[in-house]
Amino acid sequence: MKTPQERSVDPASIEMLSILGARSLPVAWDRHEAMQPQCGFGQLGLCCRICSMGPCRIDPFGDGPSEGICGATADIIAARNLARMIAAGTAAHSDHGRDVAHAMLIAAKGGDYQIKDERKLQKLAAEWGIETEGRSVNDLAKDVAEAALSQFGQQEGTLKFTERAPAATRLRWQEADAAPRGIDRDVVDLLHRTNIGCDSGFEHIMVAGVRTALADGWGGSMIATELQDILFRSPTWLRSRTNLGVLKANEVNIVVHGHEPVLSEMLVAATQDPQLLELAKSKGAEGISLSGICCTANEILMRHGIPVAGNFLQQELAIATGAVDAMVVDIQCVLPALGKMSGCFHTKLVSTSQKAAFPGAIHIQLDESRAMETAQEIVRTAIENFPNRDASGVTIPDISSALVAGFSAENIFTALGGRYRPSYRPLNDAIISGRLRGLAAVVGCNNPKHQQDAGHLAITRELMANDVLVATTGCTAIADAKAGLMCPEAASNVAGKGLQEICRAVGIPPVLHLGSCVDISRILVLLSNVVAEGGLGESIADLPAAAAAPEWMSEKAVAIGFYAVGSGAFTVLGEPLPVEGAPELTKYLTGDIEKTFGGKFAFEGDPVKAARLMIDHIDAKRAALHLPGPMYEVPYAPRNTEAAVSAAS
Ligand code: XCC
Ligand code: SF4
Repeated sequence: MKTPQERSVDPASIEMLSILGARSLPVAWDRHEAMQPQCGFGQLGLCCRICSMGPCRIDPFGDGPSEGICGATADIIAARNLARMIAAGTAAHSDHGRDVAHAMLIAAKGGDYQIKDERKLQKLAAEWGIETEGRSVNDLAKDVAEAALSQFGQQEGTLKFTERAPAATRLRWQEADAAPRGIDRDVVDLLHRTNIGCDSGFEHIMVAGVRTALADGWGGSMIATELQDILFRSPTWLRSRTNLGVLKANEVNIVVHGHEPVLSEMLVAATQDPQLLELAKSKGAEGISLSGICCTANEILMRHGIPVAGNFLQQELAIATGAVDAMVVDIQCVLPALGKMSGCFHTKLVSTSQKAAFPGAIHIQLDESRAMETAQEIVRTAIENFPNRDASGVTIPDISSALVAGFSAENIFTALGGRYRPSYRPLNDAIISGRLRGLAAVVGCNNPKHQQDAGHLAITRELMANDVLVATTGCTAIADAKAGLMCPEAASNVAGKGLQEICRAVGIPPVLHLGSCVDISRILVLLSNVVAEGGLGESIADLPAAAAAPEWMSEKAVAIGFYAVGSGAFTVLGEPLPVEGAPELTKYLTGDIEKTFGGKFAFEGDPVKAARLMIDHIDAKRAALHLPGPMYEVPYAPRNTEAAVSAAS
């Protein structure tokens, strides 16, 4: 069995894992060990269960079958399986977007939700060609919500948000016939073509996979982000704290976990309700403390500064502190194991989405038309449960870190140059001069195959030390924040000289928290804005930029990887895609796909090597743009740039 220190680099997780080990309470890491050895066919993508002539599996060593019963080769089987992961991931992000659009419609009718960012509503309406003159906020919100909903069933044309991409990037999509048409339509298309006896060209399947993934990044996810900003207000820079130490020994602890802010936004208000605070006091609690896990935590962090209790692998650990009176879950990344863990403590697991039931949970369905009542009922349930807490069994690690979050494509560089006007000029100039070597996005999950947070931190530290500015979201963002990298003060310890200068001038930390995983759409907008500002090429693929997901596990991450590559980003995965038993497909995804979309994948489990692959790519793009090398001496010096130029062109 691995020691707690081998399982995680996060001190609070290590402390909880030691306590759990002593009590023999199993968590995801233990179940991962019990699962060894994991199925090699599955890992390599060589198992097909698509029809009932199968299951079929291809022998990677060549002694057994090299085709399925239908004649599908390893490349076809792995491509179909992967495409179905893209479809599922896109469906998840996009259905979240759909729910937000629904909440906005309810807001427009004057329910519990209200439009909080009228300016952004006006801007989006104008972008979509909706008449704004002399119209009430709710009237306009209705039209915008309906226009957003129309993107799901759209049959012809391309998704509205793709127009935000640089023209050269859009042209690539058109030429490849990969421009996303309608969100639901493209998900269905991919499910259809991956049936038995349908699309059997692995490249052809992958191009369709990119189209569906683009319908996520430039469709469902972007709708989620934009409409959440309008409905719940756009993020602003703010301070908060993260890690299990944010749980309070003397207060009612409510932990939200999952993805949609539609309920958690209401919980933020309900936990401040004077009557409920009174009720909490009457039960002997000093207050009500709200915190979060995973992306729903990131949502209420970004807009309200609500503290984050932890990332994906900490959900069971939070309950095991014995201090959580209610864990409130909705959709995605919620382990079915939580019911069992809550059963060992007094914690009430509360499911709230009509889409997701969990064993051992009580269900309090979110009714959007009376959202506040639902939120109050949940808070009351948590308060009533507080007296059941066994105070002597509470073990909250006294560990938490300060952070600055709340960055968006609109608000990062407003302060640079002393003028309060959004402009990307200072950022572009910093890149062009070599003060910043380039940009990187590091995102994604935890995965018990990898030491928790270790990949996120090592890759991010290597990039920062080499003057690469890192944008992050999701569970990576929480990992970085826990390690203290998200304080502006952190720059002087971890960043190269050029990045330090930028951080000091703008007042930002060296790694920027852009929100939840649907907010990776903010990074797409940010990169498009950088291209539009000028001087760094014509398309996203031209930028000295790269992406990584060191510890990914979800199908959603596969969709994200494909829209990143499809948008032109070099994307390094710490855990390979399940394609390595399919030689031609692997070659395509890590090579030739770049000719079509400008981006490609690399698989690299060593995070420092992964960061250096990203930096090599950034240097090659700088060379292709005839930009100078880094302004200051950097620990990982540029490789042979002449070779880099020819590699990039
Ligand atoms: Fe889930 Fe979004 Fe992954 Fe974290 S990072 S484990 S998907 S919560 Ni998106
Ligand atoms: Fe086997 Fe082909 Fe059916 Fe897959 S689709 S299970 S490879 S026969």
